[in-house]
Amino acid sequence: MTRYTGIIEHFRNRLPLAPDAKAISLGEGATPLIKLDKLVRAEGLEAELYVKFEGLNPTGSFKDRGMTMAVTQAVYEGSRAIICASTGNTSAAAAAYAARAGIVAFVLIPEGKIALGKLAQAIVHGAVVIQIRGNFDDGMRLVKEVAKTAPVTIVNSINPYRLQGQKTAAFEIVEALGRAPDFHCIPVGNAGNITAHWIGYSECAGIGTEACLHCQGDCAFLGVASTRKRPRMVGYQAAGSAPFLRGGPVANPETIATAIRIGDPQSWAPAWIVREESDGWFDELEDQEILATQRLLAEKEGVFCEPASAASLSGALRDLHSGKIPAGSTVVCTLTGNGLKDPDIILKDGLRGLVQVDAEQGVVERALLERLA
Ligand code: AN7
Repeated sequence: MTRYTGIIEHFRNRLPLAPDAKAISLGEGATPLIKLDKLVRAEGLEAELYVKFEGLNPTGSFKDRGMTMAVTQAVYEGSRAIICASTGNTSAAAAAYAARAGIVAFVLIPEGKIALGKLAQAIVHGAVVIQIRGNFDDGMRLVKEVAKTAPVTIVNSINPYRLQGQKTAAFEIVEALGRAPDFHCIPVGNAGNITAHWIGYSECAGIGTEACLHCQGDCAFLGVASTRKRPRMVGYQAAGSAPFLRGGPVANPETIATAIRIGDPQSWAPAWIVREESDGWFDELEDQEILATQRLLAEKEGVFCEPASAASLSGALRDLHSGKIPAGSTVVCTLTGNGLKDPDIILKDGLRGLVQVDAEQGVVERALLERLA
């Protein structure tokens, strides 16, 4: 057994880093692909349905795959500070990897609109947290302006190393299944991750392998996880924050899924190419549907993801029920972030299932027996 040390060491020959770039890693990647047979049966569906639980990355989201690459490259180039705008998860990852690298992280977050766990992460890792009176899109605009003159490296997904890291999730899926799924369902905010997955699947199919600087399309990796077929990519947005459904930027995006409260996606054009090339589609979900699916997944399968992440599964279930995703399909849903980041959203609904009793054996026993009857 060799110790797993993260996506850079594992996929080094597929990533555009200089050979002497020292990986800044927290052991990200190698997340489980969990099969949801029980949920599929309970829903009366017929499908091979999986969730790729990216919430099990070191800082609890898929951002770690991109951040290990962005920070590794930034340090290699001699950068002493990184900056990002964030709905929460990017700032958590930036803060952690900057701490690991011994550099400064500046994070711009929208006032009052990021989940508590994510804010705690940025703070505990010692990032400079700049809370702006504005939303993510305002923050992103400011970051781009500031980075023109200040000596800081942007680590939002407009940094191409981010998507290069995030494409490795597709590699892992192809490795795990032995092929690409028929459909890949994924929540969309800035649309960086849907783009990154398409890059990954395409490379597994031998398309775009020239992007690999070291192997010229002939590296050993392709032997392990090659696939002829690529999935149809399906991107789901929150209805109040759905520029891909409206055909242009949304001025005041609103959703309880704060991670994807983004009105002006940074990977707008690439995401449309993904839709086109993969013959996929975009769709939207109401907040209530997203929350219901988050609960369903937690109760039926023991997987706790954050609301934004549940959008992928919520959409996949709806499309399986309608037949838009045909019965018998192999479907992978990305669960982008961990539910522990945002406990408020669960507890706000009340302490369901909580039983309060006196500290006496007889009373506790009765409470048990009543519920087992
Ligand atoms: C849990 O942290 O943009 O479509 O600033 O945290 O690649 O933007 C987060 C995005 C989905 C959307 N799920 O991914 C940020 C940020 C979760 C997320 C997305 C995000 P993209």
